[in-house]
Amino acid sequence: MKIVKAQVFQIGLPMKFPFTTGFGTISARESVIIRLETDQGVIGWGESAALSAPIYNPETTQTTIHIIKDFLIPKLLSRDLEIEEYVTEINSIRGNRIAKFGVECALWGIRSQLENKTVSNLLGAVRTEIPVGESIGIQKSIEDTISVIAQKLAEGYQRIKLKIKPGWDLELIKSVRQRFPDIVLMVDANSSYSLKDIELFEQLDQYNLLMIEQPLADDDIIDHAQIQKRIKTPICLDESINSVEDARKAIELGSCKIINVKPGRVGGIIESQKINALAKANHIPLWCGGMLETGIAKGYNLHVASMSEFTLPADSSPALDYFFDDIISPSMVVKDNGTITVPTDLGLGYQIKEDVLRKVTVSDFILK
Ligand code: OSB
Ligand code: MG
Repeated sequence: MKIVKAQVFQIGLPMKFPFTTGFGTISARESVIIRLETDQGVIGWGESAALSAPIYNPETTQTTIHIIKDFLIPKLLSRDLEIEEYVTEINSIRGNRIAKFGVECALWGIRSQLENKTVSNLLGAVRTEIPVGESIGIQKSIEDTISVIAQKLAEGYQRIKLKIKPGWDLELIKSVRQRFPDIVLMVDANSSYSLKDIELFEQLDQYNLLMIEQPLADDDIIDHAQIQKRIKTPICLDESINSVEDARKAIELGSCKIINVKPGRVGGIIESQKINALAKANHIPLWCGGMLETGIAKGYNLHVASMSEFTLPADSSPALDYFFDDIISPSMVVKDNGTITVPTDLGLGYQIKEDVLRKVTVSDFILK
C-alpha cells in the first residue's frame, strides 16, 4: 500500500471525573489521532494515546507527535510498503512504542479495506465478544468506592479492578471483600510499591484476588519474581512489558503469571500477535488493557482482544464513560452479559465522527 498523505490531530478531551492512580491524577485527556490515505484514496485511522506527562510510561503527547511527524510518517510516504515491512523499517527507531502503534493501526485499517476482511479476522480471531471489566480510580473514601463498584456491577462489568497505592490498599480490599465476597476482583498498583512492601502482598493474598497488577517499578522484572514466589495470587505485569522479548524474559524468570497487553505500550498489533503466540506456548493468560483512549485505539484493542489467549476481561470501558464526546459511531456498549461486540465493519470497524474530531482538535498538520 502506498501512503500519499498523512494528517495528525492533537486533541483535548475534558473528563467527566478525574482518574487517580498510583502515578497521579488524569483530569483532562490529550491524545493524537492519525489519518493515513493511500494513492487509491483508501483511508485508515489510528491513535497514539500517550498521557500528557511521562508518568505512566516515558512517552507523552508531544513525544508521540514528534516521533510520528519526524520519523514514522517519513518512512511511509510515497513508498509501497506492507505492514510487516513498515514494522521492520521502524525497528531502527528505539522505543516510542505508543507512537509506533498509532501509525500501525492506521495501516491495519487500510489493509482491512483492501482485503475485505475485518482487522479481527485478519488477526485470526477466535471470539466475537470481548468480556470487559472496569478500572476504578482511587476515590475519596471506601464508601465512595463501594458505591462505584455497585454501579459498575449493575452496568454488567464482569470484573472490578481497583487502583491501589501505599495507604490505600489493605483496608480498602478488606472492606470491599466484606461487602462483595464473590465478585471477580483485582488490584492495580501502577508501580507504587517496592520489595520492602512484601508483607502487604502476603496479606492481600488472602482476599482471593484475580491478580495483582504491576506492584513494583515500571522497569522491573527481577523483584516481581521475588514477590510472585511468596504469594499464590498471580502477579500481572503491565508497565514492565514493552515487547514480546520482555514478556519472554518475565515468563522465564517467573515474574508474572498473567500479562496485560496494551497494544500501544508494546508498540503495535504485530507485537501483540507475537505475545499472543508466546502466551499460547507458555499457557499464560492475557487480557487487553486500556489507558483512557478514545474509541479509535479502544476499537483496535477490541480486535486484538479477539485473539486466542486474551481470555480474561479487558479494560475497555466505552469512551463516553470518561469523556463528554465520542469520536466513533456507533458508540461502544457494554451488553448485559458484560461483553462488548467486536466490530464487524471493515477498517477500524466504527465510523469516525469528523465533526466531533474537528471540535476537539487543538492543532493538526498534514504531511505529503
Ligand atoms: O494501568 O491500566 C492502567 C489508565 C491510564 C494509564 C494506565 C492505566 C489506566 C487504567 C484505565 O487502568 C483502563 C481503561 O482504559 O479502561
Ligand atoms: Mg495497569
